[in-house]
Amino acid sequence: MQTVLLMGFEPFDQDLVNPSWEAVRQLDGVQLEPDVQIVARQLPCAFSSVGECLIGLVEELRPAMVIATGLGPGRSDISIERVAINVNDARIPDNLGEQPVDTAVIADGPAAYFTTLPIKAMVKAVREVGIAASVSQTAGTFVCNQVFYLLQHALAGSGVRSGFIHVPFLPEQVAGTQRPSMALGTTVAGLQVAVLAAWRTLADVKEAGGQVS
Ligand code: PCA
Repeated sequence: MQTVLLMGFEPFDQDLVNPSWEAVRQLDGVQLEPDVQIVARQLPCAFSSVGECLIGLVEELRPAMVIATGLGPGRSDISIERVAINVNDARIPDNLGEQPVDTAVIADGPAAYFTTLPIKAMVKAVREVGIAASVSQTAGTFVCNQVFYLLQHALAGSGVRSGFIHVPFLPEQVAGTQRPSMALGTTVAGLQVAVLAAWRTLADVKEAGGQVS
């Protein structure tokens, strides 16, 4: 049996739930293929402890593919991240009260790592089941970007493909505001399709979809 490690975050800021964890926990144990199983785990929203947790999970589970997910406040769709940058710049404190500003994730590390997931194929597959998805060109500069960078750094050259997906708020988190959201069932279905497409697609498809600015 091979393992796909799928991670979501604990709640942060003012929120009592994090849709990334609520969604991935529903996919724990799901059989992607006869010999491939999703294992879902939660990550702490803390700059100082999340890296150790991430590496611990990779060492314990020896996954064949790793995808981390997080809430992207303001995102309106399943956002497949292209690139992690070597910058921490927190607008708000994390769950341990830390707020790094303009520091490196890894001192002297490369400026950025690209995802090793087939992002265009994943977007295409999610859209094909009628769920909104797009490639995102930035995972921000908070804990999610840090985890994404550490993940790509840890697995660089290993042959284990990895990446990051941001998901929108749940409708109940933004009721009474104009902020976009996605129903939990839709997020779960979108993530499952994205993960399956990532598993099955070794060479990404070529499809226009970038941004002018
Ligand atoms: N989203 C935050 C951190 C945890 C989460 O779910 C982010 O985008 O950095």
